[in-house]
Amino acid sequence: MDAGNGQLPTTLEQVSIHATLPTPIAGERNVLVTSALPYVNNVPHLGNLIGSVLSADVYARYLRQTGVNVLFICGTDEYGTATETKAAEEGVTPRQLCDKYHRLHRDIYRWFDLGFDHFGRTSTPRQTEICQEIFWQVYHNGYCTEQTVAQLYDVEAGKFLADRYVHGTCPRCGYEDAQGDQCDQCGNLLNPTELVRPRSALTGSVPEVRTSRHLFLELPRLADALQRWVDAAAERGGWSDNALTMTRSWLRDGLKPRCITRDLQWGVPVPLDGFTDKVFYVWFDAPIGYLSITAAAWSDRDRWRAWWQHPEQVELVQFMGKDNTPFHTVIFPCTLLATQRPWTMLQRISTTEYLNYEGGKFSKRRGTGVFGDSAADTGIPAYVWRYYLVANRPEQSDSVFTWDDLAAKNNNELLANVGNLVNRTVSLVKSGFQGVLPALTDAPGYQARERRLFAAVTDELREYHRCFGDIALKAALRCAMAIGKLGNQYLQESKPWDLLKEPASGRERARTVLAVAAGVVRLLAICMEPFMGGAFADRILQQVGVVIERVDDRSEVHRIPHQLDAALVERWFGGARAHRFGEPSLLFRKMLPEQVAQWRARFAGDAAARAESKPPADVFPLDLRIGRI
Ligand code: MET
Repeated sequence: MDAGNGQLPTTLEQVSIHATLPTPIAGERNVLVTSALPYVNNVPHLGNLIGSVLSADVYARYLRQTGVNVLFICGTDEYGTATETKAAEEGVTPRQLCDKYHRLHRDIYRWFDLGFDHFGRTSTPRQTEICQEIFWQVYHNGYCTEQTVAQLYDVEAGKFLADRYVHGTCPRCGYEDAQGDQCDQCGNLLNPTELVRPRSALTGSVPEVRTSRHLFLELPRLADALQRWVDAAAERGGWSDNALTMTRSWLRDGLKPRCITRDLQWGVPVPLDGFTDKVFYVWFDAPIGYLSITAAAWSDRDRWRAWWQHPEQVELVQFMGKDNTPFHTVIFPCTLLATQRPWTMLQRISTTEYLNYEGGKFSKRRGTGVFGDSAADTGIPAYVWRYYLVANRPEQSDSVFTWDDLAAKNNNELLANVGNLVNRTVSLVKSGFQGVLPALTDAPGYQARERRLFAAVTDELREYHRCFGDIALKAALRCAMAIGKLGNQYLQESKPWDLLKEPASGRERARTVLAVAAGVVRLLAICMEPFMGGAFADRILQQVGVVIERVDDRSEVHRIPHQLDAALVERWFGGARAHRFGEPSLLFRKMLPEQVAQWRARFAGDAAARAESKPPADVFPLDLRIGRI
């Protein structure tokens, strides 16, 4: 097995979406957005996607589209016991396992059009370097202590056993295959040394109790500093109630010293004499991954510090599943406080609850639910998945994925609202004006109907920006959809299809109506872009004849305005010149009940049902553009 010391060069290219990565700019709003770093050894499912990476992407895109200087960082969390075990199961080294799964994550996220500025990984030399740098600061400031710990040791394998590698009889209920940390039958939490007739899951031999020296982070001594930091954060109001409540309950219950080392090989080596055969515990090094992944994005060795060591200039906004909260609001902040250096620390946190699957849980083992690598095979475009997941984001409580709901949202919301507005507008320009909105001889006459539309759309836009200000992503999506609805109502009332049949003055009016409708379409495309991804927005923009130069999401074309008015419509589709539109192309296809039934059977996790169900017909013969990572 590879020594696992993190010193091997990484073999995969790490890609960025921008030719030059942004650095903080004095006097501007600089926001560092992170998504929790997914464990490398799992294939992410839809719940994992909305749990952090997709939510963070939506927010980062929104910020870029409003002109904020953003750096969006993510990558795979690669160290620890789980990786070692999985590698052993697959008969490969941890390095090989990580390479394989890192690529898999990267490809899945690329398919979902996730626009990270940099998607990296934790098993790199930079991680070792920065993790050890932080450790030495903590250590020299006196926040590390040593303790002796009793652990089970597998003599045959020559290693200490992590809790879940010890199996045995449950001392509470007598179940014979209980794991060292928990009994699957009675659910009681266990200590591995409590198991009756313990055996090693690695070799089946009976483990011995041996002692080992470990390093502990002295959280109790950091409690006051943490309390002050939490109070300041609460006052600024950037934390959700549940994050604050969870953090306060940790503080109230009293912080305890936490072991930060492990007897493993696959991790960041502990550099302290007497401990050099150990690695850091994965949750000690994982949050440092945000820093080292940022560092790996530049060849310049210290550029990352401009983001991570400038709290006065940078806002840090972090997205994660709720179970990750204490690591980001208690333990990692304590590590940083212990260094006594000025770090850019968590300013706003957005956590999610769980997404369940058809009344149960996602399970790779049972094959239940849609996992990232099979979402593409359904033929359903990434932007439909994105829409569905944001619309069902488990913000206040758990939510459930169901195929019926997906079909309803696709058919009644996306197709009936967005698809209908775009398609009617572009098709009418094609049929009525051969695809070119002609130049007008007179100034366009905006009537009360247009003024009402502008006012109503502007109200929704205001609310949309307010919701994003609160990171209320679901509510912001509803505002965008409301804009689509207003556009459809406007077309319905203005009836450009009738006006086109009238003589000259009718056609002039139809031209104005279609320019206004195209204005709503263009606005809708860029307001939906954070949720649906850049590839989706481009498909719409092309249809209304906007030339896309997607150098960067910050470009003017994607900038989300604060109001829709006559001046904006004039600027976009004004009458002083002609505008050539692109070809209409369908964005959404209706999902039929028989397809829904096939998908449900295919992902039910029951082998028989899956074998019987043929893959659904090719309902989305669309050009599924690959996004960026
Ligand atoms: N790997 C962790 C998880 O997937 C998150 C780590 S964030 C530093 O829960």
